Amino acid sequence: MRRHRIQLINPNTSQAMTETMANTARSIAGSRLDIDAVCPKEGVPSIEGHFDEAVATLGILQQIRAGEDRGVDGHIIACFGDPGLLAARELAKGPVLGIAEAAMHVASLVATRFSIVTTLPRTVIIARHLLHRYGFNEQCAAVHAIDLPVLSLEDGSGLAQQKVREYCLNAKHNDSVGAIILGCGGMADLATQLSEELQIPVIDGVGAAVTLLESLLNLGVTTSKWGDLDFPRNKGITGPYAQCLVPAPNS
Ligand code: 5HY
Repeated sequence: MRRHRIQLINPNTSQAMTETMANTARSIAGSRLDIDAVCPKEGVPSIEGHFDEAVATLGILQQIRAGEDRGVDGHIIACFGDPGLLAARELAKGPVLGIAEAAMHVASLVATRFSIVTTLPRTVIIARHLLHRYGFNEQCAAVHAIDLPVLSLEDGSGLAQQKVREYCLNAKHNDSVGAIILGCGGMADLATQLSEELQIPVIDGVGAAVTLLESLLNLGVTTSKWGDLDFPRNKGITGPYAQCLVPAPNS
């Protein structure tokens, strides 16, 4: 089996959070996969709402273009809102997975119902919209917010990690669920330890996406180009988006 190269895109501009997710992804992939971990140079330091997602989407599409030009086999959008996922699937030859969708699929394979623990209350509706879109609303008992900003996960105080643990423990004992999903890429490094400590599957989307993407690549299955996810028609788009469409010369 050829060694595949995948790109992990952190859509916010936090280098620290990109490293947290890259470490988790590489610990899951081992020597089977090469992982390019990237984030946009410009954009939003964290994604905590609809506006942030819209701003981050250009950066995501530019990274998809750059990855395609480098010949990567697949991409992961490592933000729990799965921003720009369908647009990225149109642009890329290889499969593109979002960490929210991947986590929901994995949770549904190991539990009949699950809960989600995310960051700010204002992002809860984004998770609910995705549960509806992906058809997992019935399986999700609750979406809890620890009410701390995304970047508090990188501030070194440990307060956010402690809150995540509290909310996971609370969900285990009160939500009648068999699994818990961590609703932020910045929580990727907490899943293994919380699963052992709380004795319930605690699922992080980065690990789930790496594993599912590897399975698709090993199956030789990629995004269908028959229909809505076919490559975008190049009809004279102007401005920064135009370069997303055109492969770099001799790529
Ligand atoms: C994420 N925001 O995974 C989402 C989490 C959230 O910058 N990376 C972000 O709370 O929506």
